Formats: sequence, C-alpha cells, structure tokens
Amino acid sequence: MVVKVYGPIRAACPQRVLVCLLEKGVEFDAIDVALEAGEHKKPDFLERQPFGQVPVVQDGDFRLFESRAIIRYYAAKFADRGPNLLGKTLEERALVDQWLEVEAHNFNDLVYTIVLQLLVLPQIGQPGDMDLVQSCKNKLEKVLDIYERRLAESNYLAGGYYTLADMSHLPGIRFLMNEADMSHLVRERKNVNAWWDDISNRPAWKKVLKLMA
Ligand SMILES: N[C@@H](CCC(=O)N[C@@H](CS)C(=O)NCC(=O)O)C(=O)O
Repeated sequence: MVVKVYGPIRAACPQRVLVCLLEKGVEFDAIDVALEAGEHKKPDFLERQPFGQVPVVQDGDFRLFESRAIIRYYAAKFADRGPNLLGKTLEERALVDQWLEVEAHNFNDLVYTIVLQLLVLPQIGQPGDMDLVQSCKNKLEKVLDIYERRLAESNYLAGGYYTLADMSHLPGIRFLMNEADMSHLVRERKNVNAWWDDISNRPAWKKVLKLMA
C-alpha cells in the first residue's frame, strides 16, 4: 500500500513525515496542497485534517494527522525494518519521547515563530516583527546551550543512537541554517554542530532535500 502524504514538500511538517518514511523504506506519494491558495482551509481538505494544517497521511483506510504522531506510528509499524527510531527498553523509549516533546515545545515553538515573522508574513505583504524574532533567537540560544551540554554526554539526544528525537529537528534546523541566516547558532556550538553534520548527512534526509529541489 502506497502511503499518501498530503502537504507541500517544502513545508517543515510534511518533511518530518517524509524523512521518516524514507528511513523506513516505505513507499509514498507526496500530494501537494497549495497553502498559498488556501487549499488547506477548504472543505475537502478539512475533511482530512479538521484544523486545516499539513501534513495528513492516508494509508489505506487509515488516516492520521499531526506530524509527530505520524512518525511515531510509522516507527512502530515498521519497527523491524531499517533503523530503530523508537528506543528498545521502556526507559529508552521514554527518553525518545522526552526529547520529542522538547523538540515540539522548547525548540519548534521558537523556530515556528521565527519562520512566521521572517518568511510567511513578508510573503503575504505584511512586515515581520523583528523584535519578536530577536527575542525568539535569544531564547533559542539558551535551548541550544542545553542541547550542547546534552550532546557532550551522548552522540544523539536520546542516547547512543539516532532516533525520532533527532530526526524531528531536521526541518527546523534546515530553516535556521539555510533560510534564516542563523547558522551560527549551530556552528558556534561544537557538539550541536557535530550532531547536525551527522544527522543532516543521513541518506534519507538528503533524499528529502532532493525532492524539495
Ligand atoms: N502540530 C502540527 C503542525 C502543523 C503545521 O503547523 N503545519 C504547517 C506547515 S509546516 C501548516 O499547515 N501551516 C498552514 C496553517 O497553519 O495554516 C504538525 O506537526 O503536524
């Protein structure tokens, strides 16, 4: 069964799902949703995702939205295929969940606000709030200082191997590195920098970048 992934490939949340499917070798069809035309707010799309956001996946009769719920689902469904992205013991799984929550709330909330102010609002002719961008950036520095200390103890956020917790950061950090002119946030931190170089060179992520291009 080919998984249908609804959402533009250039958007961060669909990318989180695509990289997971690629790590697991799951066949998918990426179906574009024209955000700029408001397609995600139209009744047809709202039937799939009632909050009017991407991504949503359709896998046979099963439909799921929320990118982190989707990657948890596929990591569990295909646990015996490709890398173990979930952790093996109860404690390892709990640490993966802990760092996924950190990504969603401590990291992504700040990056999302920066994306909105720097990219999305100017695209629709509204000026971004640069004071807000600076304030988020300052907070992000503190979050990444915590990552720096964590990554001094282990090569990956949840422990000794790559998991969903690391993977979930790829789209947000790509934005900081390539579009927000904030690569120094990563490059100035030795452990964060080595971690980024490692996770962003995985073939699955490189394939997402290729699909984007
Ligand atoms: N928590 C949701 C967030 C989804 C989300 O914010 N998607 C963005 C694209 S990355 C979107 O649909 N933006 C358009 C909108 O919110 O109107 C998830 O992870 O799936």
